Amino acid sequence: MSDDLPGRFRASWNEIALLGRDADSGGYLRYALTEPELQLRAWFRAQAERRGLPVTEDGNGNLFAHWGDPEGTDAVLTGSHFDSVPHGGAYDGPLGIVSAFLAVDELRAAGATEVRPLVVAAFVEEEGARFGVPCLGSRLLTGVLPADRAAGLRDAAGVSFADALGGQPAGARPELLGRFAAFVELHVEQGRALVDADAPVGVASAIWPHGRWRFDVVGEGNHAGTTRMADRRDPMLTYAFGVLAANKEARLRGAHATVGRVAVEPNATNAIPSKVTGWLDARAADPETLTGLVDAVRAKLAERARRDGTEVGFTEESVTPLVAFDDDLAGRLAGLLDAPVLPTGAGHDAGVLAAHLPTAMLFVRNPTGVSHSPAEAASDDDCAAGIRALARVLEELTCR
Ligand code: HGY
Ligand code: MN
Ligand code: MN
Repeated sequence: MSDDLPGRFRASWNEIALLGRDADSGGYLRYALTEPELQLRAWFRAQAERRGLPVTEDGNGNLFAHWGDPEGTDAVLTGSHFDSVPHGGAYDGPLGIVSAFLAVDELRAAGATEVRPLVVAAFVEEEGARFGVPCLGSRLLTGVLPADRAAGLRDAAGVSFADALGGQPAGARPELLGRFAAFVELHVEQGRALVDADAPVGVASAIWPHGRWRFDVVGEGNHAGTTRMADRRDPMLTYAFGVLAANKEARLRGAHATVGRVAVEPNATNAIPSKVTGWLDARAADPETLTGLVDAVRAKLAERARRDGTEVGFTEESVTPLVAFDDDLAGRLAGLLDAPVLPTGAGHDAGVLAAHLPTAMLFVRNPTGVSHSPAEAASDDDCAAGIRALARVLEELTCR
């Protein structure tokens, strides 16, 4: 059925393109289990129904559409996530789900009948943009995150994950996980390696170890106009120094450090803050470099706090260890697709599942290389190339 696959991709893509899109920024506000994402989940169910694929849920907010017996074992899992970062791009996540449904169409059109069950997944809260822990759905499914910790996570409005989900998450589902023999996630590339390689599709070799740490700086709130500079205990100073230190320590190590989120109390123009909270996102090619980076930032913050008369709390919120994808599988797929193999600094549900079953990732070229931004892009032709590649891989994995 590959004729005009770019056109069929575009038609499917246009069905969701406006869901959660912010007209001003052109970015997406698709927070887990909020209205836009619920509409995307309804679209998922409609796509599955249109193809006669029964849909199941795992009690953690993850959806599964089954080609074959939902209780069938030795299944091949594919899919990704719908949720976005604030004003994120269109492709990060949804591309893997739209492509999975169209890859099923490609296999059926080529006459494939499912030899092994094929399952399309939509994982909840991959970005952690609402409840603060990334890959929440896949961490729950695999038992990496206990259900009670997930249940109590709260969004900015104080809504708990359990309330948003409509009940206590089920937590680990080993009997469900055990039915999957492999997982393949297709994702837009979040970088320019495929542009530089002049390749529409690539295969992932590894995910950098990475994590997020919250640092709370407490000082003394006071009047901006009447408080002498020498008398201040200003947490914004300590915070600012921490941001600069993170940038410097990352550059010194060839690592990545970002402070993209800050909360200030009372956040008034004419008041010295009483408290400033920042979130450090740190990533490095190896665990030792990551640990060294985070320890250095923590130490620099403590040193500066002593000088500013402030107090600093430093809390790990989530850490993902180095993910080395299954070498044989990655090599086999790279050979099958004649595609380059590349590491990534971006986290994915595939990074969580890789510890539990043979897992691979396919990347689709992003001409801007930009992600977590409205500037994220992919051409319809490259998306079609990704669908063909995914169909080829799924055919290879599902047909003995
Ligand atoms: O943050 C990440 O690396 C991923 O896009 N969630
Ligand atoms: Mn992302
Ligand atoms: Mn993603």
